[in-house]
Amino acid sequence: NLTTTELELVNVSASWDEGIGELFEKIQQENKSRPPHSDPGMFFTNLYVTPVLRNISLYLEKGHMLAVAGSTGSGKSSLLMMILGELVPSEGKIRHSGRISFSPQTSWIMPGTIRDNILFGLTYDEYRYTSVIKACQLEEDFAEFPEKDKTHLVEGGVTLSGGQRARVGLARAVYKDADLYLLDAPFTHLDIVTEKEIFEKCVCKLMASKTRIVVTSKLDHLKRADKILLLHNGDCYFYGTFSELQAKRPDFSALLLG
Ligand code: DTP
Repeated sequence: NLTTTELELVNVSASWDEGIGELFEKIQQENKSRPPHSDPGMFFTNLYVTPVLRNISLYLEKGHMLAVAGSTGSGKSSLLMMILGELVPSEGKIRHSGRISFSPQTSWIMPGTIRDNILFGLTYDEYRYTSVIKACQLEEDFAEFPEKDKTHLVEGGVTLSGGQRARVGLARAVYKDADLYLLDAPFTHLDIVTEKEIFEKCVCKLMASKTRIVVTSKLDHLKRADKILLLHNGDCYFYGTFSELQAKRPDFSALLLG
């Protein structure tokens, strides 16, 4: 049913081929350091033609959570980039209804107050803002800053820890109103207890009615997701529910450790 589906990928493949100018420059540089009769095509084949994602299909219903798991370099971030339109598929089709909020793996901070960094140009809505900072456990942090959430960051202001930065990035993405939320490894730099609480309070409760994609390989998170996509070297190793995962791929946890 198209009206209840928020995102659909049909047999999508993609490669990160660089701009053609950049490509020639690299081949030229590579050739300079090669013996004269070696095959310059090898470089091309090895580095540029291998797809980063192969034949991926999925659909996500409105209000559902998809967990994207897989070892490092399996293509999880690339999948989000493709949904964002940053990585153009070489084959297949992507359909979604428009407004996306994206939280990158490493969140960036702009000069301004902490509050500015969460609102990010949107208007301040006290209720919304308070629920978001509570769910992202930022209240305790604000209490320790000299001017609470009006404390300046970057130029002459306080420096956030890795975990604070991650939570500000998550809060920014959640504060924004969107049809689809893409959260790339939002718990990096968080301890296990904080991760668990933020997953519960923010990703599961506050975002309960939101269509979400969360990059995470934690077993507890996979159990709570409506759908799971397990990537391996750019291929779909598994797509379905947690109980289907246990039945079809009983060895799956080995893939999550890398
Ligand atoms: P990790 O868990 O380490 O973040 P991943 O998200 O599963 O890994 P990626 O999608 O980041 O995997 O990487 C898959 C491949 O794509 C890897 O060979 C690096 C490459 N890649 C990722 N992002 C880019 C980019 N922006 N430009 C060019 N290549 C990229």
